[in-house]
Amino acid sequence: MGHYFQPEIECASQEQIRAWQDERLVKTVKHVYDNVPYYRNLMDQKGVLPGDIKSVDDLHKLPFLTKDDLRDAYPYGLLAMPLTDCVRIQSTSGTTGRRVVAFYTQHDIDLWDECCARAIVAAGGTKDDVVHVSYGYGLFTGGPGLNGGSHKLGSLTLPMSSGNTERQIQFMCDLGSTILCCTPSYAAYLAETICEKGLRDKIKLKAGIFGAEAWSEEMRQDIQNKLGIKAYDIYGLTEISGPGVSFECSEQTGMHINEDHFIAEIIDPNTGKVLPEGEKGELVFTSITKEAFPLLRYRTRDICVLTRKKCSCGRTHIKMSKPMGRSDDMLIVKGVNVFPSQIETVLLNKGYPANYQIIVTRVNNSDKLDVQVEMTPEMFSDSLTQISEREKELVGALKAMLGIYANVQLVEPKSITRSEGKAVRIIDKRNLY
Ligand code: DLL
Repeated sequence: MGHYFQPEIECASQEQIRAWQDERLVKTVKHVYDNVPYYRNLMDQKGVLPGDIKSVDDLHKLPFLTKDDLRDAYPYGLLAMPLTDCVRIQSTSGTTGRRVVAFYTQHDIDLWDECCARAIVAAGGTKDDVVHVSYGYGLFTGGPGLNGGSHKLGSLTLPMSSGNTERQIQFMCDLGSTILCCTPSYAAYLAETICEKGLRDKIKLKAGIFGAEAWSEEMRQDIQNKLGIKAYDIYGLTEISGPGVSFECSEQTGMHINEDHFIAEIIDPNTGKVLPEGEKGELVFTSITKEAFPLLRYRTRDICVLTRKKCSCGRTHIKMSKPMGRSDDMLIVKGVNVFPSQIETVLLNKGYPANYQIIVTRVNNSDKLDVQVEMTPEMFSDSLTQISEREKELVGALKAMLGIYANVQLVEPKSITRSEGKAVRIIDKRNLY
């Protein structure tokens, strides 16, 4: 184990974890009630006062927060500290309609770095490793999060960011990167390229820390075999700080949630009722150590199972399964969060009917987004050149809205099959879960 393994915290007894959570929850609820009028209103509407929350047993009395609340409160409505005490923001990728901005004090950044350092150590990392960070840097939390964790650990950090595959591989060979951090789809692409170039013997990678999107066990095996490494999952979301909310250990059977910082619940997404451990439902997080942007009972929309089964690594923090789907219609395409409603907004604004289909496939481990859109009868009588111009215009408008390329195909009026029930707008052929 590296020097950032914290057994006194990560292997603490259930009673100790519970004691930390009780104390920190009470403090956080008071902090939020006193400083966040938006959430105070929600509590007042429910008739809950900070004094009613004495321990984790009372958590269910608190109102939920959703992405819609974050949007309503954008940008400062959920901020719990003066802006002058904040040192950083991060934001969700490219989602103009539902942008989330999270704020951090230096203390928040330190704790986030610590969570990511724990993840690197759980993947076998020590200060002697060369940590190659190919998650995107910038507003996305992936790059900054793993970068911070690697610094905390004292490892040599390569802040590569994503893209420029040739250069990534060159640095990997020249500088002897030992731990690769990126999305699983980029890891698969890098693995494929390294094998094609016959460079497998030139790389020194031993582990990978891959997350930010769903990936299957088959994909894990494929990456592990191609690169000769162990591939670990890591989970997180911008709202709750970023990567490192939970991470896999040597057992590779689910991710330990940093329970000294976050309380996890599983609820029935339809009724909001808390479900017992082991049942599948929507994951809800309460942050209990954050200063600037503490969220109480935030609904992640990720469908998971929690378990406290004893883990062979010795860590006692509760484990979450890989997310098994979402309770909303958000898609993650090339690591970017895409809501069908954003695509619909673009189409309607441009005068198209609301008959469209979004098709997501994975070709050579890379996501491909296709949007088929019906034309109106008037558009259909346009020349082929005009139609092709229209397609180009839509590609541009979608790129501006989503931040990624979508291939657009305009199709004949009434050619998209009408549904008798809910419209089938999304065809996800990626077999992710
Ligand atoms: O994806 C943070 C992150 C960066 C996690 C790097 C891991 C590594 P967002 O862009 O806000 O944040 O997206 C959060 O991504 O609610 C899940 O639906 C999905 N997600 C994140 N990690 C995983 C994972 C980052 N390991 C949303 N498996 C979350 C499956 C994941 N889905």
